[in-house]
Amino acid sequence: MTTTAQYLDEAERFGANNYHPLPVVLERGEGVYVWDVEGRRYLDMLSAYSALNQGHRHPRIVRALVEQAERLTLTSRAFHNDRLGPFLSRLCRLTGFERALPMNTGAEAVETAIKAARKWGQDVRGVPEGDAEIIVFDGNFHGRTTTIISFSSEPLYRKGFGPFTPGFRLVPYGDLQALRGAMSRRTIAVLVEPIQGEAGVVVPPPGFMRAVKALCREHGALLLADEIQTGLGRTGRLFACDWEDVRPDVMIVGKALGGGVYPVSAILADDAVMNVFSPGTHGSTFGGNPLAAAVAMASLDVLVEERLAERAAELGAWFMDELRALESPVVEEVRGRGLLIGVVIRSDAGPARPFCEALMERGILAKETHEQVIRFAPPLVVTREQLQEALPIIAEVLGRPLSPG
Ligand code: IF1
Repeated sequence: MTTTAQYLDEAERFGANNYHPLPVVLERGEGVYVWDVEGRRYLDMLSAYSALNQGHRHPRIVRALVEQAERLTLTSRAFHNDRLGPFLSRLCRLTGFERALPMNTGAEAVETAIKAARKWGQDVRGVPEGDAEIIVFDGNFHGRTTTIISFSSEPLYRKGFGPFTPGFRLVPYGDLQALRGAMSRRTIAVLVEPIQGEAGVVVPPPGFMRAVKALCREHGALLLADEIQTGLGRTGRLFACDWEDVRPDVMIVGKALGGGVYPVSAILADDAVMNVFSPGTHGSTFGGNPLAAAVAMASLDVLVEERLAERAAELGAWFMDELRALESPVVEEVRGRGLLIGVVIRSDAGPARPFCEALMERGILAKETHEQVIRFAPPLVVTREQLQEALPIIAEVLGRPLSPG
């Protein structure tokens, strides 16, 4: 058996069957490249779903991880540590919010935003507990906890996991009429992804975020922006909200905040919202630990000093033009913003998966999302030359249908 087969077999034998990964076993990563156990090199066009904006093992981030690991890794929040204050201050100054509440995974940050909104709804808006409603959108993806999948529109994420958490209302994404009609005195917040990643890199109509913010203001509801995937430079600005100069009441960040080496997430808000939390009302064993704080500060330094957002804006626009210029017979649409790009495969050209497998065989790792969309989201440290190298391979793979539709 080849090494790859051995690893696949072991993972299959002992792991829960909750993923369907491409049959590639990676053992090393550097920058935009990863290598498998057979020594083959791949261009990483997924970036762990935008958790690797700074690339694999960025030296400054790894150095911060190692140096902190040799000093202090975890204290719990029962005590202070010398990294948390500097991290929170750095994060707030960079993003322009008054306070941050650090967590670990994206889902935990989304749950924290939901709890903050609910408590604000009761304490500040005076909506009786149990009456409050948070509006979310069809096609949303905000994580895998039971509360979060309670408002998923994807049966696969919900089936069998009930009973579900009440207090959420779904409206079609991008549909302002429907949103306006759904808002009532019970509406305490709207939770939204500025671009829906998992739904297939779905970009809403221009002005959508501004209009959502205006409706929230009109109804005295909070705007909760989930920028766990679109944030930290991915779409060409610090946040995707910045494209429309929208400042949400709660900004939810994660993934690339950890620089691809450690899970770090947070919610950002001003006192008016963040002060709903008092000691003991919310917490986390690892949230705000010194290792996470040190890594996150290095991750933010790299983001700013290497101008990753600007790179994403410039390279993303060029790359999308190049993908469109292929005039591939199997591509229905190329969409996205910055280096968050979705290539929609025509339904008569079959699902996206075989194209991802063909790309893998030619040294490019990309992943399908839902049936028909190939996501291209390389680390933001990618160069034009590296993308230029990928184009002929993508052109060849997308040059013809791979399986009968
Ligand atoms: C999986 C999807 C992407 C996210 C947004 C919150 C979270 C995510 C906008 C939760 C996480 C990950 C989860 C991962 C695959 C990936 C994913 F396909 F699942 F939906 F990116 F599109 N908000 N997305 O994208 O963050 O708790 O995972 O840290 O579950 O397979 P998390």
